[in-house]
Amino acid sequence: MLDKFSRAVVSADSKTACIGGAELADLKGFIAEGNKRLDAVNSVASNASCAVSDAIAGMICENTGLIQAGGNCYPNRRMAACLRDGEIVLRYVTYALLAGDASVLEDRCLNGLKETYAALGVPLQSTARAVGIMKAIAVAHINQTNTEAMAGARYTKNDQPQGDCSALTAEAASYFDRVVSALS
Ligand SMILES: CCC1=C(C)/C(=C/C2=NC(=C\c3[nH]c(/C=C4\NC(=O)[C@H](C)[C@H]4CC)c(C)c3CCC(=O)O)/C(CCC(=O)O)=C2C)NC1=O
Repeated sequence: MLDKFSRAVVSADSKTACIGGAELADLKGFIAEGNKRLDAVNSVASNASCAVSDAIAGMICENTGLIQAGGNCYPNRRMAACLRDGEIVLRYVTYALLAGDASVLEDRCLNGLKETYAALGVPLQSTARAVGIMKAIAVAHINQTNTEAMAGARYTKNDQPQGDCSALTAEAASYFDRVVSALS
């Protein structure tokens, strides 16, 4: 598992090079924006259970066959496994966002997941839909576009990241996209 710093070391070492000005400038930016990153991670992590339940519920609303006999969220044992998997994915996305590197997500969560799902008959498109909803929720929390109108009674105001969060939003979105591409 790598983070922004160990990634810079591994990449310099593979070229037998010293850490240079460009890498240091990049790491400087990472440090300077560090508090914003922590706020972003917190805004996603502290809304995780709401995001997961909303995403899985949305996925099922759009495809109620999932909870009927023969559907992969039926019976409750599978529903529970699906909710748990949603939580796992979101948890690893927050780790990646904290580290500034996708390797923890790739190595510990996505590696072999497509094969596991194929073996169990877990539908990949439905999973991608749930991940897409979690992405929309995470993005809204990071760039502060979550609204009471969208969240209803579950709306909470967090310590949200201040300032321009477009880079962090795009980075978080890219981790969700990695999940979807690993499953397609
Ligand atoms: C730490 C990394 C990690 C991951 C990622 C992980 C995933 C994972 N999900 C599983 C099952 C499962 N995953 C789902 C998920 C779903 N079914 C649907 O219809 C939806 C589309 C979707 C939820 C979004 C279901 C229903 C099962 C149980 C399938 C079965 O037993 O028939 C299994 C098989 C073993 C088990 O049931 O626990 C694994 C290994 N486990 C891990 O340790």
